Amino acid sequence: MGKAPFPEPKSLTQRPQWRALTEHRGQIEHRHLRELFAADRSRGERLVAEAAGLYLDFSKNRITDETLRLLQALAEACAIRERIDAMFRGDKINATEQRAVLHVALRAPPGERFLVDGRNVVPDVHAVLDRMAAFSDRVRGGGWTGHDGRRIRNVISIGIGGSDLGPVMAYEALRNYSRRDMTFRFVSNVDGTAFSEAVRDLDPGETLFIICSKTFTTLETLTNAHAARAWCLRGLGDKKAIARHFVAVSTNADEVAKFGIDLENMFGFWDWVGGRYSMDSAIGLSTMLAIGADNFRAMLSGFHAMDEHFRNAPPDRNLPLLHGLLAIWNTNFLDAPTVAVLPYEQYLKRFPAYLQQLTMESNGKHVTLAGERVDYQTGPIYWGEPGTNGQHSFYQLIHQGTRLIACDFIGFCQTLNPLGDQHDLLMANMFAQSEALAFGKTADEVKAGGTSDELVAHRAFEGNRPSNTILAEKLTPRTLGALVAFYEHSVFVQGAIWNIDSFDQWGVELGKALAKRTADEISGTNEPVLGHDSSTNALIRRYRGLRK
Ligand code: G6Q
Repeated sequence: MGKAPFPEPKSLTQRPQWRALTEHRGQIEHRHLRELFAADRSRGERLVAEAAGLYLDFSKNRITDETLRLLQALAEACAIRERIDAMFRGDKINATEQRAVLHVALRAPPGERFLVDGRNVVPDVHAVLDRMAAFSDRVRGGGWTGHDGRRIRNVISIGIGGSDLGPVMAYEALRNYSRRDMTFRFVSNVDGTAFSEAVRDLDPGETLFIICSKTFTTLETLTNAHAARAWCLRGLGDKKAIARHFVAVSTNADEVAKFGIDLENMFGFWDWVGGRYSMDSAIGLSTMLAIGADNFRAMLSGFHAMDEHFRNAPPDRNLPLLHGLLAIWNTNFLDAPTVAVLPYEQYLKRFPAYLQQLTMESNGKHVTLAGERVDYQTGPIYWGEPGTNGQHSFYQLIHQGTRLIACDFIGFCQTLNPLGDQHDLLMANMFAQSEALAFGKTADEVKAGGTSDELVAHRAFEGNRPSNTILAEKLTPRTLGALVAFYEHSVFVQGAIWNIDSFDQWGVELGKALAKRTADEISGTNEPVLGHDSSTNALIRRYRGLRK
């Protein structure tokens, strides 16, 4: 491994800027959002920022102007500007894998330049995009047919992790813009149920499989891809059918060819695109097939608008920078262990799951870039569900539990499905929830409502629960692009402050290696000699005994 790209102090927590924040926490800890809002009537209009169609209201965080100043000072001390420049310059900031991190190049307009080892990759990006568009136009227009000449009506994307969560999320998010006469499904789990249920009611003659795998060696994806090939051959009875019913998205042409997919039908990407940062690369081919090339490009323009904002906006107006710094504040200084992602938009139902990978795989790290154990918390736990459903389940704990949970509310001013006054009701709920979390309900207020004395404590809400609200006009491909890029860069900021490698995933690699060995032990005909711990050995033996 090369040396860490940035000099690091002994520890982040030894920095004067960190210490200043620790001291400052003492002043904030006992202040209530009620008081902060009362002291500044314009707080809700002042502590906001706007870019690329997103309006970020961060006024309901437990912060003052001084908190923001101190956080910005920390960012500066952690060389945030230099780190942003290093990413956009194509430096190998993924230090443990010695790779550039250039997902921003995936959405760069044709005239721009992004260099990887001295080569401008933007023309390569557009060459793939053009091939994807041509292919997608053919499939959508009926020019690309199945083996027996019938139109493709079903698209099944097979991939896992970064090669699945983005495409599923984007398909669900942009369903309103998708071809309603085509069926789109996603298979990720190696559990045979996933594949069997996905194809149960489909005709192989009308089905196209997109095998998405950066490495093209991932156990789950390859297993499902083989199942798909067998299903297709069973239905169509001719090996030549594979060429019409299978395309691949990968960086590994050799493995794609070995699987039997014609390289003509392969769409490439590059090692400088991390899996969880790849939904806007060819990994998004299913998205393009669903919404069309123009809408896909509109999505890229939203990503790009946020990239430009992140790169150029001043720190105090910079949405991802502010959001990332607030995450540091909530995680490290207010000790909030988790972030609830609460989209008030049914189409964003898979967004929390997508964000879970983006944030937790990126910043779930315990050593610095130089490999030293951190002495502070890193990535918080992300989770969530669309509003208003969550309100009837876990919001109870956010309102009245003993832990501090930071929340991100996401909503849109216009609905894509007007139905009476339902959108107003939805949004009223979102605004009411963030208000209640921030301001709570005092015992006096509860009493004033006529509650009997013994119930006052139960019905009082402390409030002072921090939240961000992200509000946009309407869920469009462009807005979705901006929203994803916003979170990508927020994650980057957090990783930069924590001085960790946000772009590797050794924990995932471990899982891949472990399962292989165990799979061999499980499937062998002879009783294997098991060298695991006594629990794992017993579980494997029991499973072998009972499987059929
Ligand atoms: C993402 C991770 C991981 C990866 C999957 C699939 O950043 O690296 O989730 O995307 O393990 O890997 P392949 O695309 O190589 O099949």
